[in-house]
Amino acid sequence: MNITSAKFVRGITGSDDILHDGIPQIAFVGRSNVGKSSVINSLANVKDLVKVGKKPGKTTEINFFLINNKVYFVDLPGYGYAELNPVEKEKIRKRMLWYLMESEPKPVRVALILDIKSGFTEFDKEMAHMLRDQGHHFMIIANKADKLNQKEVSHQLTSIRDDSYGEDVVPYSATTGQGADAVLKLLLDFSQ
Ligand SMILES: Nc1nc2c(ncn2[C@@H]2O[C@H](COP(=O)(O)OP(=O)(O)OP(=O)(O)O)[C@@H](O)[C@H]2O)c(=O)[nH]1
Ligand SMILES: [Mg+2]
Repeated sequence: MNITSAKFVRGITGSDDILHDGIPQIAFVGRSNVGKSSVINSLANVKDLVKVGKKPGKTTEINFFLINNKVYFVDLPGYGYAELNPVEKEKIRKRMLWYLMESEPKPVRVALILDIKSGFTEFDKEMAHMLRDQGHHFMIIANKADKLNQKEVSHQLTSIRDDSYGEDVVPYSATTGQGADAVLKLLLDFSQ
């Protein structure tokens, strides 16, 4: 399915009517700076739909983007960046966990985004474990593939698959758009 329209609706920090408006939600999670916001921009093929950060910690709210008037892409704040102010970092982490663990209704799909070069860090392993525990239907986007050569990409994919609980892993580049078709197919082909 192609994306023909994409617009920012709003950012929330807790309970909000938008969660209950009946439009299915597809969430994007991952460590700070892995490129969650860039991946949404590239999937939607709109350059500045989502603000992208030079510094980690750019996304602090739970941002809702309406795609094809049909689903929300939900851009979550990142986790695991050690150098942010600890109070702010904890607040943002709790917000992200609240969305994934407590808010209802649950997203129909979750995309866990990794940096393909780093693979699964301890934080990412905890996240994958939690997603599985909570019964989320998730896939893994191995982003920034443009930074590696083909041999390195296949080596990294093998090691990422070892920790992925058998879920789909797609090599991706928000910079080149590589992998967009495969990701959209996996994320948007859900039945309600
Ligand atoms: N080379 C390359 N750089 C990328 C790619 N995706 C993102 N980046 C860069 O990585 C940095 C972080 O991107 P963001 O999209 O802001 O990352 P984020 O995960 O949303 O970060 P937070 O909102 O801070 O959690 C930016 O400088 C992007 O330009 C990619 O596929 N390839
Ligand atoms: Mg972001």
